[in-house]
Amino acid sequence: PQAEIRTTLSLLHEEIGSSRGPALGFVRSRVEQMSREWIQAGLRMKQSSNNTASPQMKVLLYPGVLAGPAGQRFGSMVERGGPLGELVQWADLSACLTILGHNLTLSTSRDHLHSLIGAAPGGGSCPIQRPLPFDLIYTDYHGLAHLQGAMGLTFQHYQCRFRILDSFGTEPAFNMGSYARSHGYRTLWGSWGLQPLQYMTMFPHTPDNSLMGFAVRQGVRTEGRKHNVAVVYGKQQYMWQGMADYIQVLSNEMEVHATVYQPPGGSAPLPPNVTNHGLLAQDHFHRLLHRAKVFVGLGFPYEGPAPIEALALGCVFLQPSLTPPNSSSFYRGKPTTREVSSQHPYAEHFVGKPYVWTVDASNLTAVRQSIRDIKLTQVKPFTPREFTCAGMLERLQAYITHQVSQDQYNQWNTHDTQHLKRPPVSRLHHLITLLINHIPSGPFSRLGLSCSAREQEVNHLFPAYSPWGRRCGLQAEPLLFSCAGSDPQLRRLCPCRTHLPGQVALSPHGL
Ligand code: U2F
Repeated sequence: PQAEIRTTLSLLHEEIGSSRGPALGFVRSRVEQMSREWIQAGLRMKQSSNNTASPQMKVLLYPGVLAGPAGQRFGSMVERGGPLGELVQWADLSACLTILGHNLTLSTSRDHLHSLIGAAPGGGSCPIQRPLPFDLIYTDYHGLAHLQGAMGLTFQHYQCRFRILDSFGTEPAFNMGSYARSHGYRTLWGSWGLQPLQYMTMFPHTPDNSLMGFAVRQGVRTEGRKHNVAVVYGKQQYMWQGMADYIQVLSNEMEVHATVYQPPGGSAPLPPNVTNHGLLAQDHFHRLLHRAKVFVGLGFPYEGPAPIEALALGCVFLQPSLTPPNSSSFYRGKPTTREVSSQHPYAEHFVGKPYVWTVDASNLTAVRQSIRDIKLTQVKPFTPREFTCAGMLERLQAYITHQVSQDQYNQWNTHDTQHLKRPPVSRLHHLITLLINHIPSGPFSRLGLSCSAREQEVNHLFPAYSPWGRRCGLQAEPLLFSCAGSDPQLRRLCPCRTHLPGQVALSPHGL
């Protein structure tokens, strides 16, 4: 059957209605709060001519982070200021796929996973492998290990059906196990050898991975309701360390509010003149942002969803720059070498002023001036299209349509890409990078670069040109085609790309 856009989330409410625990409680309440928004976006999509039909998929959602002992730890942190970004994505992904008309099963326990997809006990010690009853499985790094345990030999066979929610992304050098081991890119998380575009991120980083994103509420009118209120972005105490002077400057100019987790019976030691509400339920947190003029970053966490919500509620986002760009301990152990120039590089580079102000937090004069300027700046609620429900529906629809074409053709070729509207940039990027490597005369002469030596190497920084020895390097390993990573000695060869306005992940045309 074809996937028909639904204009109700009742099936999803049934699927998650009885789930227990704080983590799924957060997911359920977010889905409920945003259901009108999703339904309206679905209705508009149904009426629009851009709506391409795709077969209905049987989809398993398996947030491995919520299963087993790790799940209990994660769940207990939900109400203590722990990370919620991943849950925001699981909530929005489930709503989005339901509206797109697919059949969802949500599982958060290993036993349940096993009963859904595990090998059936066979005669003697030999289990019988069953065909996978799902067309697509969305999971995370924890879940991959659980899937491998449950699926046994079929894990390898079906791995093209996996999609990994991976907030900060996985670079190819970490993804390819043998390369990671021999070149020092081994981390706790990488080495699964999937196609890089199967990793789905919270924000767009490199086009190697795909943007999953999330969605924020739209259309909240805030004109005339903004007060001289700043809300500080920092649920946990550690985020406030070393920021006392910055907060002091802020509290000289504005009424300062915070939502820092307070242990029962205790209090969070915060700078003077800060009104702490404790960690708020999400709708209360949004109400606070609704009254506020500015949302103020402290430097941590990097790349969370809250600043995008604040912009949608009509706030300005003020955040510290990081000079020189760094990855600090925040990305330690994560499969990326990315360095960020501020707490929230997407907000800095894709949104910018007048909505986003990035300042050197140690320069208190600059901080004071920015706050004064912000007080005089009027902004309307703003959301980049890719973080609206409509934008997320459009993006996920494109990914799934391409998934189908991939199965049909069983390889990525130019033929199918040309015939599909709005292909995902990650897919085109992969294809073009492959093509660059296969231009018969070599890509370098096309660019007017003369090569004294040519080499084809398994090197995650290739294809690249080394100006000193005029050495031209092509990539020998398809899994390493990428534009991630850099080296001062090398000029990377990367395809240019265009994208739809406000939808970085989708290309306006085929090839
Ligand atoms: C990031 O996770 P966080 O949970 O720290 O991300 P935030 O941007 O702080 O916000 C996540 C959600 O928490 C909500 C808010 C956001 O949707 O509306 N919230 C709330 O309900 N009550 C409050 O008082 C304050 C915020 C990142 F997203 C993850 O990927 C990382 O793992 C994590 C690492 O620390 O940082």
